[in-house]
Amino acid sequence: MNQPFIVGITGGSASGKTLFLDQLLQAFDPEEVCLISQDNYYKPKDQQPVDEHGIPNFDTPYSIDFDQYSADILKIRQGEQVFRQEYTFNNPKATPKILTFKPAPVVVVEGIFVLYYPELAKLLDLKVFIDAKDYIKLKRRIVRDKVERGYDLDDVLYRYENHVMPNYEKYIEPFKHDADLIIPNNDDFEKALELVKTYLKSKIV
Ligand code: UZR
Ligand code: MG
Repeated sequence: MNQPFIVGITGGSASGKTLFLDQLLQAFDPEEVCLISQDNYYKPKDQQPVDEHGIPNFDTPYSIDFDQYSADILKIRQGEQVFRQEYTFNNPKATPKILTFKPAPVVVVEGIFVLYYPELAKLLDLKVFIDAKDYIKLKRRIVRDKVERGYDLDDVLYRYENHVMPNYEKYIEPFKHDADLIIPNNDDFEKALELVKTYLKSKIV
């Protein structure tokens, strides 16, 4: 197999990365694309850095098992299959699935730090940054953290102000200028989605 075309998709938390990818992937057959999300590489809670109040901070690059993440991406790039236990965030009742990542002509690497890690950034053939205004991201995050991740409002606001925003400014936003494409997503991303779809289709021969 030829080397895959590797796309990196990043942006701040709740900028719309997952939604963009869900819609993008619908345009491809499952064997054409492999999505390997950074979310499945969070270190366990007891290995997370803690802030000055003893609260785990999931928003630093040290929160991710980067060695395993990059090793798995390299494996897929070499045509090998990867198995990984799903990360279920804050849901104690969820039984994590074992995910299978299969090599494909297009590999999508998604997460808040994919441009931050230089070893990873240099593997990317296309870098996409999904960009939304801070108040819009906060609004989306409040809704999502309640519905999908089961956090209460005080918790969401504390972490947004103390972890998410400062680390966005430090580890995510500065890399926006390394992206090939910045997609604004304050309302919708329809046209940009079409462009990326067409471009990636052209990479599948
Ligand atoms: P996205 N995160 C959690 O909320 N719980 C966890 O167990 C692990 C991570 C959050 C993380 C980050 N931070 O802001 C977000 N916090 O997931 C990144 N607090 O995911 O890009 O989908 O928003
Ligand atoms: Mg996401």
